[in-house]
Amino acid sequence: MVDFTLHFPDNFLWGTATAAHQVEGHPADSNWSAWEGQPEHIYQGQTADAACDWWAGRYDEDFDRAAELRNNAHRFSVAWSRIEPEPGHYDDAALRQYVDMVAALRKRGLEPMVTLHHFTHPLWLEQNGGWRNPETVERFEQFTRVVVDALGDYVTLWCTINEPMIFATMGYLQGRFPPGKRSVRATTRVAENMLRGHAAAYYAIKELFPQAQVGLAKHMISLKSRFPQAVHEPALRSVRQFFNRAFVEALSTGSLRLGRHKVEVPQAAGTLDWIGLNYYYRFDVMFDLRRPGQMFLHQTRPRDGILGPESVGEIWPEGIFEHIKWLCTATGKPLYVTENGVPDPDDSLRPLHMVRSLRSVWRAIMHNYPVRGYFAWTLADNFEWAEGYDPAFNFGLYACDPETQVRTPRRSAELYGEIAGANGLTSEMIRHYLPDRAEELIPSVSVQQDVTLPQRY
Ligand code: IFM
Repeated sequence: MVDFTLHFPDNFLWGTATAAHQVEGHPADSNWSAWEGQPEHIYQGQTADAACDWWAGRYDEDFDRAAELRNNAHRFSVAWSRIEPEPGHYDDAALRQYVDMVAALRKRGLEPMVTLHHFTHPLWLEQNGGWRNPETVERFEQFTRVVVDALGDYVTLWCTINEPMIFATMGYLQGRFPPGKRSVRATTRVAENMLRGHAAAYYAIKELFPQAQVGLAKHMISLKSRFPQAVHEPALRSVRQFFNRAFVEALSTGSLRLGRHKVEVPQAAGTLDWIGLNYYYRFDVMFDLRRPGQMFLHQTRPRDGILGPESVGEIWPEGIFEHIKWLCTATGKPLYVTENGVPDPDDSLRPLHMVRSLRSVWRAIMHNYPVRGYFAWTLADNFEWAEGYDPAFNFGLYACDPETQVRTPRRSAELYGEIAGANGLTSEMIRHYLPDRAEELIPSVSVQQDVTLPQRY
């Protein structure tokens, strides 16, 4: 039997990722808290009031868990709605709590990565047009200055905006996130203002802390066109350009090309120190004008992937490689996998997903793509936006019951801890955690040493 270790580079960051609204509980008035109060928006009418109870102090025990997993990093976000509950009024107590949180991470040897906007913002901002309003760009810059001023001594890695194209399309094209609109025009305007917001935040952070490393987290989807390709391929190219590529290209070129919407944002060019990749799903693309809000996306019929929950795509871990390759090439910057995971309440898929994903990340590193870290989504089950606490969307390495607040480690938590502790993935781990899949996952070559996996992996 072959033994191997897929080694990761020295100083590689191993972490989990979370977001304020999904874990904190007891939220301040925001676009999301208002949205949750209305019927039909969230699974079983649930709210983020409980979540993982971090705001009442439970972050402390969860940071212990992250440290027990031998992680050396953690990505979390701050809630703009707590920090600036009224325009121009900043809440010192909220800022102090975030300072306590980054200090608590540092104390445990966890490098913080702080996201400034992860889908939520104050209700007053939303009532003023949210990201459709160009004034939000300056407001975001001011908010960024306040946060960075308070936390900058503890934080080097800043993520300005999480998944701008998910925020824009889910809220303004598909209507599944607040404010529930279905307008291409609003979608492109929001994306454009987020690009301006990112650029403004980038310069503000660098002015305050020139050594800071600033990036953003880009959600990428894998795409496959249905037969006949001649019909569906043009649709695939337009989805890929609109959703995956346009925003990222604008960070190099300063030109944003979203379908027919073309705008120059020259100040956005060169505003990245690193790029973040959030990767989950693969979709079929089918040219079908009857459902324009779907962006031609359909649930795929898995061949080499895993069937995801009904409303999402197929889970195809190996897709992470193509996105690393494209993002590193398009930006010329190092990359963090800022989110990657699988919804899987009984943990029957997660160990396999983790091994297949990390094997592909390692392969990208072997191809000299500068991947600097990996953040699993997520530490403990939390409030999954429109899906609320629906068990079908449990992404946690730990199960978490929002009512009792009891956490239970899943087996994949143990596996992730072993990988992070070893800074590598070994054939022994695969045999131990995935005995039934070992044959297929461990290449049978007759050398008793570290091996490079064949190209097809
Ligand atoms: O929970 C979300 C997160 O907030 C953004 N990226 C995708 C995750 C899983 O759906």
